[in-house]
Amino acid sequence: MRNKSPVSGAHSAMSALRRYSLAAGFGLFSLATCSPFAALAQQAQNAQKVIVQAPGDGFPAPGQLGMQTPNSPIAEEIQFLHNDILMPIITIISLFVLALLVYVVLRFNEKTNPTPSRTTHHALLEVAWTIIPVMILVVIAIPSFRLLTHQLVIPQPDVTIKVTGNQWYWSYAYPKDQGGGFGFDSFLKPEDQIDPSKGDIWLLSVDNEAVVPVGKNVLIQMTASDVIHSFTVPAFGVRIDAVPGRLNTAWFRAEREGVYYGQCSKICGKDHAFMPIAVRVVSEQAYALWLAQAQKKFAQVPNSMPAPGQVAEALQSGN
Ligand SMILES: [Cu+2]
Repeated sequence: MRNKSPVSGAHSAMSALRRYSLAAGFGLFSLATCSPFAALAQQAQNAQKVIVQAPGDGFPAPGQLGMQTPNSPIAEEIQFLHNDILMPIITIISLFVLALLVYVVLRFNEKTNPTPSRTTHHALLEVAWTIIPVMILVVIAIPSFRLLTHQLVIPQPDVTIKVTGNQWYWSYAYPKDQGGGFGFDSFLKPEDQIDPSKGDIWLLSVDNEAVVPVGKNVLIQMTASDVIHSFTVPAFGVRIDAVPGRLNTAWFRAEREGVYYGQCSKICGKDHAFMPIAVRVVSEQAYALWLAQAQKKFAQVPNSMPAPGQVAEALQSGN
């Protein structure tokens, strides 16, 4: 069982949990050195494997500024573009404009400058204030278009998941030829079923989480059954509209295990705020295990998953 800390637990709870898992680890280690207990200890250790995600990693921290910790190459690239390119540029421009304004107000008001200049043209200045912004835009365009290319040119997928937005929940379908052949609905967990000791987070936890293997390219086929929704998981750098009658695609490759949350990001009706997304990233073995269990659990639910071959063809022909 993998757990994560409650969102409201803040740092004290986090460090308590860390201390606890460290202590449990030492206890199990000393048990494991005792041969009759070795297998038992190993089992217990597997069962107790706790992945502690700091607030801001997978879900927002209270009062957080800035973006969630990235957990995909695309999310990293998005944050690089935002934090290292756009923020410095916009900060410098804002300060420069502010300085110019202050200078103009102080230097060229009626009192300090009673006879204003009658200049109407300054060729060099006009060329400069055209060329310099163009150059700034070109500097921004290079990493921006590179990021767009990485987002839109989808690499060979290892796992395909069809996601459907509904009023007001998500449906996930796993294709048969990848060990799936089932689909299920994912609803907000009611408040009275929230158990923070299991890592539940009110308004983010769901009854059925989507599960994906770590380090694999996951292709998301996105559509909607009623109105437009938007599938958004900040840590994966994924935000794609779910449009009825249209198949949109996005991809991500989660680099760390854990549970990563998102929310519908297109106003879609009265319960728009209550259709969260929860994606559990697990090891390849745990994923195979989950597939086998889910196959039984969701056996009755029909789904209309297209074969991946069809999808690849459609992607290549640009439809
Ligand atoms: Cu929605």
